[in-house]
Amino acid sequence: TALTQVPGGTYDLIVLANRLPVDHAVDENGRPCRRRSPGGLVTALHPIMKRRSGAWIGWHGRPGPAPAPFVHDGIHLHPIALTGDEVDGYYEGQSNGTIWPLYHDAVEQPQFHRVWQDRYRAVNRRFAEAAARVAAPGALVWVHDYHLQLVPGMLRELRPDLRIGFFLHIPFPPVELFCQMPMREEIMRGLLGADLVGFQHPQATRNFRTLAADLLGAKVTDRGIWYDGRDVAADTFPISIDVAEQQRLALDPAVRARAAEIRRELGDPRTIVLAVDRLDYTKGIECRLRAYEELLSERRLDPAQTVLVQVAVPTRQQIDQYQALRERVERAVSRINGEYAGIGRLSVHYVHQSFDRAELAALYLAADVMAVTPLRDGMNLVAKEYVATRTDGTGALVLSEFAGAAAELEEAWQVNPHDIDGLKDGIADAAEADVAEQRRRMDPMRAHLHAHDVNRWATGFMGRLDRLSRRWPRSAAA
Ligand code: ADQ
Repeated sequence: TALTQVPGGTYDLIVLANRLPVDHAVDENGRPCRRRSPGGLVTALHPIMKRRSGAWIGWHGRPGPAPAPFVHDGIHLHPIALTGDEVDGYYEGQSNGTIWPLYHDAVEQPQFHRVWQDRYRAVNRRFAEAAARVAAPGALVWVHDYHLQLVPGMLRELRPDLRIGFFLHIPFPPVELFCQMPMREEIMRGLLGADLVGFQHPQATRNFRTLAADLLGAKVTDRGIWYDGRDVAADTFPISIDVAEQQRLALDPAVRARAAEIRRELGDPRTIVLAVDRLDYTKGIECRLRAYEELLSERRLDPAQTVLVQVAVPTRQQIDQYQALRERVERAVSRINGEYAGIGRLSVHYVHQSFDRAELAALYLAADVMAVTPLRDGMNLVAKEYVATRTDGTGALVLSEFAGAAAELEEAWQVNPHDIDGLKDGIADAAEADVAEQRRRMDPMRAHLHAHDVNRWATGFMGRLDRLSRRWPRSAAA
């Protein structure tokens, strides 16, 4: 059904993301309150949103009616309501049961259900309608991530005057995988409703351009993608972190003292290996544990002198595949500890909790080896945080070549996480590197991050969108 065009509102800048940038929390007096969520996206966009008094449209995180729009920390927040069925179908279903695994190389089997697809359409339409209502004429709208891939197309129909950008935080798969998706044309048309489509990695951008030509017959040139009478630009914008803030944490005496304390608490081993991931099957936690276990068994790492700290952040706990993964990981951790730990000395410290930024920074400072070995990852900010935290150039990063970050952090010990022997070699080599070798690798990576922080990412994308839409005036605006 065609969407009817609607008159607009007053915001010049609007961000749409599945979640609002605030979490429900409890204040000092035990009363419920809202707190800015710790995510990188919020940190990146907060200054710009504040300056331009922008609006953020997103789900508030609970099923049921949405609270009225409110202002938090200078940003106008417009909550979207989701029913329980929509949380099942749109969020846990189509977004995290279909698209998430499919876009991550189908490392778990994607599930396809028509009722999930219907709810995904309905919720995407609700987001698009909400944006159409509050956007000023010619406003800039930035849509984020795989939950909202139909929104650019829907919004374009409702409000042809808007300048629409879309950024995908996760990988964009090759043609033969993408084409499994029953909604494949619909999703491609949805994305091509944007003026600018951004990806983390050049390969994702190439996949998208190929699909636009193969699936929809779009004309793809160096200049852009010509489809449905409009030009669409597709390009790579690797996301980053707040490097200055990470460095501030790294130099904070309290954080440094905590790092020393963590080392003591772990029994002052020679080597601390650290891994920090959401407990997700894409993160390669099981392969990493297998590699570590074999390194201990072969005494390439000394069980009496080595500790692995595996932080596994709770995530998507309602979904079966995540519950099954958690059980497998916890079994592997117990097995390794059963075999190699001593009384008062663990081989794997497994922490299924969330941490604040300072505690995380202290862990980064305490770790000799950081193992970031996802099977597939859009970018991976943990790798960048580790590098930025090591202001003295020590430390060793083992990085999967299947993380987007591998395109930038070239000096890391890059590994193929599916190749257990290669993974073992990477971890063992990193553990043995002397300080000169560590610095030879860390210094250029840290310099790269200083020149490519998250502010550059955000202003780079928005600046490009601004310029594009001026160069290509739309008929409605002409
Ligand atoms: P994620 O898959 O969530 O993000 P990642 O990029 O590693 O993965 O970001 C995780 C963030 O959570 C990091 O900033 C990290 O510091 C933080 N964090 C980790 N452990 C924590 C803990 N215990 N407590 C609190 N915070 C913790 C998706 C994509 C990635 C992409 C990002 C951004 O899957 O590939 O890099 O979006 O685009």
